Amino acid sequence: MSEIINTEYINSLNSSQIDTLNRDYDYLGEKLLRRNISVEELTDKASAFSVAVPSWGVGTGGTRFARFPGQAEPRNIFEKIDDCSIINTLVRITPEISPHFPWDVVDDMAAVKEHAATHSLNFASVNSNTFQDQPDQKHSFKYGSLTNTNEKTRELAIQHNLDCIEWGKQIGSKVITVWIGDGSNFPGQQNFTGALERYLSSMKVIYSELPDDWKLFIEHKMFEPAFYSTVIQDWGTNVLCAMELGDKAYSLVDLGHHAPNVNIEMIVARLIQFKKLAGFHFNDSKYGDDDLDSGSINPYQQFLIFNELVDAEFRNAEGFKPDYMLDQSHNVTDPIESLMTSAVSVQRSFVQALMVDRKALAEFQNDNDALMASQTLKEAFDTDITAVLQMSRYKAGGAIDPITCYRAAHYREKLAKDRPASKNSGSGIVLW
Ligand code: PSV
Ligand code: MN
Repeated sequence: MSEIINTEYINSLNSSQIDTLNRDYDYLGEKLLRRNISVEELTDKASAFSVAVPSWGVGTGGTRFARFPGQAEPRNIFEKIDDCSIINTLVRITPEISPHFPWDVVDDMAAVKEHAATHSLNFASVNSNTFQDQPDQKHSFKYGSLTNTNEKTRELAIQHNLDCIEWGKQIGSKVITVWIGDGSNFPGQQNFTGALERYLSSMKVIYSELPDDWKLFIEHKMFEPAFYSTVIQDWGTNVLCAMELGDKAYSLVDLGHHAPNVNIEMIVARLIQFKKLAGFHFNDSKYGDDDLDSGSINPYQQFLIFNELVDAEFRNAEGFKPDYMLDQSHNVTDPIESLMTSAVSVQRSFVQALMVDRKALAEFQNDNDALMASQTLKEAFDTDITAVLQMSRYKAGGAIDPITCYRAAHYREKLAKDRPASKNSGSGIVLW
């Protein structure tokens, strides 16, 4: 735990807020009881919830136009872990970090694992990167990686994924997520079928090297960096590939990677039904893959997704064990603040979904009572359960109000001297 933000410091701030929280919590408990909902049970479930933080998320992001670096940004995986530790210390629901390779590779990966362990943090999925060339790379990924027409380039991309699995083993990960930027900018540039065939044969090599207790997550994305077509463009192609590869392959849903207006919660339901839901990269968007803070634009959509997830949990849906993770780019906010707010927003959607009266909903659906079915969801969504989230954090030793607590500690200012600006941002994106 950080010297700046520790238990003593958090307790001192909590002590001035606990009386108000107790009153809010009791009042909410009383109101929920009228709906036969136990506030204590909700709090326990909120405490058991967790969502992983992406290592690249703690660095300030940027757009194609500019990046405006923040103060005291983390410069390497060790400092990223330190920032992730601040997040988890305050919100208590982010005990896992998802690293991106080769951005987070160091000679001694055991030291990375150890450093995380000193903060009581573990590693979630590892992410490969074949959407960028590395210095002195022999065969460029400019025209694709796992699907490149050049065999030597494909081999390089395959080898990088195998390296990621090796690095992942050293830090205790059990999942590799593969997202490729491969695609085309012009009609006719790429043979759709040929590219997908090459993708599958490359992925089959990676899959064959996957340890028995590992999973492979496929991440689709409709556009960017390719603007006319991408090889794994939507959940349809994604799940077809996952089915082709085998039982250890699953389809990942990044909320920003769909066509506008797509019914994402329905895609989630379908993937659950066919036991192929890997998990999520949570974020929010207005137009495309905006990577904005989770729940900041469309919290109702996030709730509806959790409605499907909680429904699957209640039904004990076979093979249902999704991984939750944030995947965002913070360009105008302090990444630590955005990640804390986002983690709590996702937790909020989960708790709201727990409050849906599923028996009543099933009856309204059966009776074709559209209005009341919709109201049943709205009733849960409209309930302010802030006190539940605050109490779950308080009971776990976290901050009742994480943002106020973080700001009052002046973390960045105190680190500024030790962390001078560096050329490469912690987000892994080089912009000059
Ligand atoms: C691609 O846009 C993506 O969502 C993938 O998950 C990448 O690995 C990540 O963003 C980081 O750039
Ligand atoms: Mn993603």
